[in-house]
Amino acid sequence: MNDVQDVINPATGETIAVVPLRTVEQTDAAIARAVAAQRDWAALAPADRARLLRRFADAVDGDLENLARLEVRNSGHPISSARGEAANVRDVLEYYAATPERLFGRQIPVAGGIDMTFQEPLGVVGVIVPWNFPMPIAGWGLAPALAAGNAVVLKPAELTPLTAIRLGELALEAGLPEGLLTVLPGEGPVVGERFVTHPDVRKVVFTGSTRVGKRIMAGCADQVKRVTLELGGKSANVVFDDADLERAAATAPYGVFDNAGQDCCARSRILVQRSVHDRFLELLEPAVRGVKVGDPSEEDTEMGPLISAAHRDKVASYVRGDVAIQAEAPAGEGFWFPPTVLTTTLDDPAFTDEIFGPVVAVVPFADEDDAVRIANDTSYGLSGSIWTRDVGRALRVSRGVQAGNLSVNSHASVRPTTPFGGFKQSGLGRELGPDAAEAFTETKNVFIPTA
Ligand code: TXE
Repeated sequence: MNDVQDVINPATGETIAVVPLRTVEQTDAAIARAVAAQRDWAALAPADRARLLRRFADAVDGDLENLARLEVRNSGHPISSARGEAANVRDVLEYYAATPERLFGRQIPVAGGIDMTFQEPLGVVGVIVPWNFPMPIAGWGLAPALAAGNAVVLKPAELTPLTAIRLGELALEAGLPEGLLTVLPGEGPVVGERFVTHPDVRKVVFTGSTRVGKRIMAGCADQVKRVTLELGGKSANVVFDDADLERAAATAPYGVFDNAGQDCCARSRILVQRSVHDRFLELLEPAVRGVKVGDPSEEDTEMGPLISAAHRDKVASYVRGDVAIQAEAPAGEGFWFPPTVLTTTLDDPAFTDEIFGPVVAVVPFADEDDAVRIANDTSYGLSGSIWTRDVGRALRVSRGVQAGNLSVNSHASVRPTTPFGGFKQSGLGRELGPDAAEAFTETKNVFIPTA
């Protein structure tokens, strides 16, 4: 166990901060404070909770540029993306600020009396955040959890704690009660594991690797603790021969190289109908070479570095033969890797494993059934895109692909207002959208006889 964590700028390799890591004892103390804070929070009038969440959203709004620049330095995200990520936290807080006054129960017709349901808060929720989107993923956990009347302890990833720490400060500046949201920078096996084992943490929300997600789910089973899991992906971008090929090719790099491919929704498998396969690759080449890779603080940069040297080595290990297109990346300091397109086979690890880097594998398919079969031939099921001009086909394939978030002629997967999550080993439960707040409650049924 380490006492402190050096925080590295992945674009330069420089240490930009040293952050103390929390111990199990400090985690326990934060959970105890959260238990007390939650009682008072749940007792507040719903309108007062809503107002405080709106103030928190306003505080984030007032700090957008600072948060974005912090993320550029800590995560290497291009500034234009980082601004969107900070705005996403604000938007999610605003969306769930409406929840305290709209967590409706039901009144159910029964014999002999009145039956009603209540959505009761769980208590303390532990949110474990990965390094790929430190701000939005923190927001997706904490906003609905707080809105539903819970307290939150939140552990950012070891590599990327800075924006989460700032969000914790903003919550206090906005007037959220002390102890209601505590950010605990720390190691997964120390602070994260404690969320799993501590009996006062009633739910764990985890985004990260499938390996750790399974471990967390198994650990939570011991106390039948609630979990929401958002794990990996190997999503398909399916291009049919009747698609607008120019647009499909022009947007494919965005679908996979956004955040340098360190995106659980990355469309990292491109399936192209055989009759247009070669034409698609011709169109893809200038789009891939056109991705602006470089200094993430520059306004027009589209792709920054990978998060660490170790991760770059992992990504590089997947690029063996069959490189169809490879663009440029800066040389020298920083953890750079160029946008890379492989033409490959269905059994290549580059086609089956989540690489989590700017590497995409292209394979041909014969017809609609073949496309759906290949798209589903994976243990993952998070997202996917379908390119076709045929509405019937778009719907058939959307229904056929076993994934939680599909887009037709688009790569958009995430909105504060719509449900997000995975089929199969990509996860359990849904974040965002109208129902996510209920996932932070228990339904209680109360019967009163009138006879
Ligand atoms: O993830 P980990 P890593 C995938 C992606 C990536 C790979 C490994 O393929 O290359 O996972 O990334 C905390 N108990 N995704 O190693 O270890 C950890 O501290 C409790 C996809 O960074 O799963 C961090 O806060 N918590 C993914 C968080 O879990 C533990 C995003 C994620 O770390 C823990 C990230 C434990 N025993 C990686 N061990 C996505 N779905 O977007 C670690 N942690």
